Formats: sequence, C-alpha cells, structure tokens
Amino acid sequence: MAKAIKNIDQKSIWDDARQMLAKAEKDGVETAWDRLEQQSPHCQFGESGVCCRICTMGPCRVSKKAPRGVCGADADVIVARNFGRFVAGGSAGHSDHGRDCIEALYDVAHGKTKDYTIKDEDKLRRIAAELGIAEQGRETLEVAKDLAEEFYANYGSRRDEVSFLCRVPQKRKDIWHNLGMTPRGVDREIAEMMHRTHMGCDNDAVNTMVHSARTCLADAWAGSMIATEISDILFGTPSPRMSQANLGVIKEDQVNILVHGHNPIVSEKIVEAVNDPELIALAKQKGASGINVAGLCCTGNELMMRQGIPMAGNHLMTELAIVTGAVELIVVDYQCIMPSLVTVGNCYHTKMVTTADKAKFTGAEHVKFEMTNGMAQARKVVQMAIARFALRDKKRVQIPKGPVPMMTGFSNEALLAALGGTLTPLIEAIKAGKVRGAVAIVGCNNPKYQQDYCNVNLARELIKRDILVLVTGCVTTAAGKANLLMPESISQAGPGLQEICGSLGIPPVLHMGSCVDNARIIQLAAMLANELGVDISDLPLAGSSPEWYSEKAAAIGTYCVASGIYTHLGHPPNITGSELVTNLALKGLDELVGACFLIEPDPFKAAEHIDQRIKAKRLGLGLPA
Ligand code: SF4
Ligand code: MSK
Repeated sequence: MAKAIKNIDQKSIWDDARQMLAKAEKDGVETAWDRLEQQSPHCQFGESGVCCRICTMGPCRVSKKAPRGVCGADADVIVARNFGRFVAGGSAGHSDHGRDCIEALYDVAHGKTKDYTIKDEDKLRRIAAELGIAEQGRETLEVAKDLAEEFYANYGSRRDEVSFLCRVPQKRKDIWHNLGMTPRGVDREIAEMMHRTHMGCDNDAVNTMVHSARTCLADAWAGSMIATEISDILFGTPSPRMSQANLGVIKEDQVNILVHGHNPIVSEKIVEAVNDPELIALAKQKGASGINVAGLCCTGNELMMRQGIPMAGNHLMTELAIVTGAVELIVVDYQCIMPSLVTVGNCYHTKMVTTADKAKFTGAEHVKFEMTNGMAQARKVVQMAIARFALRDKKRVQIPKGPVPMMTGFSNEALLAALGGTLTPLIEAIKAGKVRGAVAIVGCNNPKYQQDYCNVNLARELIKRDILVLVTGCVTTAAGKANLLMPESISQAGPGLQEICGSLGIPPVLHMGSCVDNARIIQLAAMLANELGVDISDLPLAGSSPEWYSEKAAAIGTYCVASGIYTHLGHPPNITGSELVTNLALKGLDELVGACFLIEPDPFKAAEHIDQRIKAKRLGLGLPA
C-alpha cells in the first residue's frame, strides 16, 4: 500500500478534493495527508500487532530475538489480544450509539420529550410483534415502552442470546452455539473481551479470536441493528429519493452548516431549525440568501437516506470542506470526527460545535443536546452559524462546482417495495444468473490510499459482472460522485443487472445507509437465506471495505465473516505478526464459520477473487456460475 503520497493528483481521484488540497497548500492548512507524511514510516511492531502495553512489566515488543513478553506471552497471544481490544472498541462505538437510540425511544415512550416523536408507527409495531411483544389493541407509546425495555435488556448479562437472533437462520445459530460464539449481551461481550485480554487471562489465541467474533456479532445483531431500527421508528424508514454529493453542495450566498458524526438525534433537529422561517429571515437580514445544511460521513448518510439532505463529502473530505472558506459552522455528534477540524476551522471563520458529553473537542464550543432540549439547542446552533456569516472572508472562498445527483433511501422496506412486496423477483433473478450475487462495499477513506480509487473501481468492476452492489458509510459518497447511484448508471452494468435494475427503475449500486445500517444488509442476507432454506454462508454474497481505517470497520468485517459472508479488506488489521492469527483470518475461519477474509489492495484483483467466490457459491446452490 502506498504511504505518504506527496503529489496532489495521487492523493485523491476527485477534482473537488484536488482543488481544495491545492488551496490548503496555498492557505497553509495542514491536512491528514501531511500528517501521514510526518508519521511515516510507521512502527513495524505496531503495524504487525506485536507491541503489547497491557501491563507495566512491559511494554513489550516481540521479535525473533525476543520472542516473548516479560510475562511469557508470544506473538500469537499478543496479536489476538490486540485484535480483540481493537474490535471491542469498534463494537462499543456502534453499540453505544444504539444505547443512545434506546434512551431516545424510552424518553419518547414515557412522554419525557416533546421534541421527538414516533414517525413510523407501523415499524414500531412490526418489530414489537417480531420480538414477541403484544401490540394489537395497545396504545403506541405503551408498545414503545416495552420495546425500549426489550432493547435495554440486550445490553445486559441475563440472556442466552440477543433478541434479533430470531432473524438468523437456524443453521447459522447452530454454528455459533457449537463454537461458543452466540452473542448474549452487548455490554457483556465487550466487557468480557476486556477481561479476557487482561494479563494472565485468555492465553489461547484461537479462543480469544472466537470471542472477538462473538463481540462483533453482538454489535451486528444487537447494537447496530437496534440503532438502525430505532432511528427508523423515530425519524422514518428511508424510501428512495434524490440527493446530491460533493463539495459543490456548499452554497456561496448562504449560511453553510455541516453536520458530522453518526447519530441522527442532533442533526434531525438542525434540519428542522434551518427550515424555521424566523431563522431564515434572520439569515437574510445578515446578508445571506438562506441557510444551507449539508452532511459529512455517516450523520450525512442518515440525513440523506431520510431527507435527501445533500452530502458534502466522506471521511477525507471533512477537512477539505472547511478549506472552501464558506462553512460557517460544523456541528458534530460522535465518531470519525478528526480533532484537526478545530484547527482547520480556526484558519478560516468556521466554528466547531460539539453536542455530546462523550465527544468534546478542545477548542470547540459545547452545546449539549438532550432529549428535552433538542429543538432549542438546534435553534441556538443555527443562530451561531448565522452570526458567523458576517465574518466570512469572501476573498478566501473557493467552492468546487457541480454537485453530482444521486438516488438514496434503500432501506430493506424500500427494496421490498420496489420488488413488489416479496423477495421472489430478486431470488428468481439470482437463480437465472441475471443478478449473479450481491456485494456490500462499506467503510471509510484512509490517506494511505488514493482517496476512493479502490472504493469506486471495485464497485464498477462488480456491476460489470452482474453483481449487485450495496453501499453504506463513506463508500456512499464515493459511489455517488462516480455516478453509480443513479438509475441511468445501469449502462455501466452487465446485461443481466441492466435488465433487472432497469425494470425496477433502481440503480445497480444501492445506498443502504450509514455504518450502523450494515445491520440492514445482514438482515437482508438472513432474509434471503431463510427464504431459500439455506445458511447465509451458502449465498453468493460478499462484503468489502477497501479503504477502511476504523475499529468500527474491523468490527463490521469480523461480524460479516462470522455471519457467513466472505469479506474483502484492502489491507489487513494489525495482525500480520502472528502467522496463526493471520492464517485463521484468511483460511481457518472458512472451516469454522464458512467464510473468511480476503486481503487485496488492488480493486481489480479483488473483484476477480470475489467473482470466483460468488461462482463457487452459485455452483454450490446448483445454479449456473
Ligand atoms: Fe509485556 Fe505480558 Fe505485560 Fe504485555 S502483558 S506488556 S507482553 S508483560
Ligand atoms: S463514517 S467508520 S469513516 S465509513 Fe461511518 Fe466513514 Fe468509516 Fe467513519
């Protein structure tokens, strides 16, 4: 993998990014690419996962000359422990977001807030019934109270399995049961991961890796899934709609507010506040023609899926958005927000506002959002943005032109509706080889890659081969900017996909949401498997995170594999210092859970490997390759 790329054109495939990288250089603004250069070359012990700092007899770094830490732990144990803690961090991120959603549902159900309501009552009742909660003839809020309690219980220690395992095919559940991988409770698995990796506890690398998978499964089938389902209940289940992406969505004559992070609880209120006629009039009084809100990263995905709010950019565009010089305020909740945004903002007139007590940034202003004050705080933030408009230095404004149109909003409910209410048309298309399989391309940007080169080229290569692509997270913006998220994009797909997507009026690459919304994708995989009476691992499916960077992405990759989905990563996690753990990830897991990881930085080669896997799965089902 290339590191410390110096040439602007090699840093990103996008014109909007390149323009802003040149402007950042001119304006003396440091970006993630500059800091990567300062940090390169990276420490080989850290990169291969053999550095242990779990106790103060160390830190230890093992090598051929010193193969064991002070306590006697070898490379296998150290790598497995580090990986376990890494994915526990990712699982905690998604799942704590899910917990915040439960608290929101609880407060709504108990009448503790007027700022939030239940927008999709049908979904509330459908999920309640699915989880065995009586709903017929009961008041909506009574059902919501019980559902919130049910979800809270998924975080504790008093269950044998999390509630949404009712969605998992029995064959998969049996595999998990036999391996001791059944997720019992979100907090329990994460805490147990921390316990096992304390010095002198779980010193069997394979055993530690099995619990890593269990922890990630708790994220998938509880933490993330709960976050997604409650967000739909409170803010509406997404349906297809149009939006736009790239830095061109920032408007020169308007007050620009960017929302960034993951949880829609804050950003939904910001969107309401920017549409308040009083605040629009105030903005006009200050010389702006209106107030514009655009998204970044997964908060952007949440708003785009439900409201069609345009997307300014993905992970590596967050600093560059501020470099336009036209952003008055950036309001954040949590996760994936570079601390450097405060510094970049200070180079212009951009104010950074934090909203969650668990994610404060030195130098930013904290406006605490709670369920009881969401609307008032949102109005305050919008007023702060309006006040900044006068401080904008017009001579330093440069906004790239031409946002790209895209279609968004493909929740499973929306997909089913497009299919006429059942999965049968999709299954028939798969059987006939018109849709040969499906691949979820998800995750991040990482400055070690040319931004979005792998994300985009993998998607293009797969749809050419009649493989449907589903995107979430930061790959969404990449796919949108590459013109892959429009119904007309079928011209780039193979003949079978062209026929099916064309008849349904949908793009060959479907936007299914944010990072936690990968739960939608595994639910869809389970629905297909249940319908066909097979295990998830029998299906012609794959996952991929070509340019990933975060603990959360590693957790997603791990739960995909543990759920039976072959998963490609552009680069390995920090595990290569242990042959045993690396072999387990690349091969051994296939025998245990029917899926494993593929590591391949070249998107064209990755597409070929994935295609081979899909062929094999199709043949296994007795279908033409
Ligand atoms: Fe070193 Fe063992 Fe302590 Fe790790 S747990 S720092 S390997 S002594
Ligand atoms: S925001 S985890 S950079 S996808 Fe979900 Fe993007 Fe990756 Fe964060």
